[in-house]
Amino acid sequence: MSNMSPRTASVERKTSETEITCSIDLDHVPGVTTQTIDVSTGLGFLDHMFTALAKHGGMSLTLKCKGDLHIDDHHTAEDCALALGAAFKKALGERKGIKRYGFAYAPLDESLSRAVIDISSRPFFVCHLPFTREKIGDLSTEMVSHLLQSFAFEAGVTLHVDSIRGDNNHHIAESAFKALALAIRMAITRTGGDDVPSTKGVLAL
Ligand SMILES: [Mn+2]
Repeated sequence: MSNMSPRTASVERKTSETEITCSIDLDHVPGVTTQTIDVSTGLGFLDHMFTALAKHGGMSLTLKCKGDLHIDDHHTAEDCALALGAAFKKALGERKGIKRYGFAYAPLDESLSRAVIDISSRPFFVCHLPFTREKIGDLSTEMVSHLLQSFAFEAGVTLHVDSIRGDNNHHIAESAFKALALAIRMAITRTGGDDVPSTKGVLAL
């Protein structure tokens, strides 16, 4: 039955600015399947964030990017998020037989973040991530919200990500990605049925 079919996808994305391949498996089962996470974007901190997202989201993820880092980190961060969103959407397939809504909190020491997602096909993004530094490693802090928005719009989801508190900018970002991972995990959980979780009867884009 379709509601137990593998949820995997691969996408390629090539522009004059970036060249990306992304493969995703939404259903790593601990103790049953091997979780493979191999992220190499050229931006170490971005690799760290996407790795945390996959790890705590219970996904396997291979993401490779050759981007125009001689310009800056913008195109690479944005386009990797777009590729991830496209792969996520493709792997998810028909939006039925899933919980649809997901929410989670994740702490990292003094930082606490909350993510709330609706696999809605209503792309929307709101965030509150009050960074105080310009960069974390090689990633501009302004790109964190930009890439999360890019992911949300490409995936076709409503996403709210908020820092509840936090001082260390690395912690704020990482707790946000971990909260997102846990929220996604909840939202994509299969109900065991084949129902469309909407009173409209459809959640297609
Ligand atoms: Mn942009």
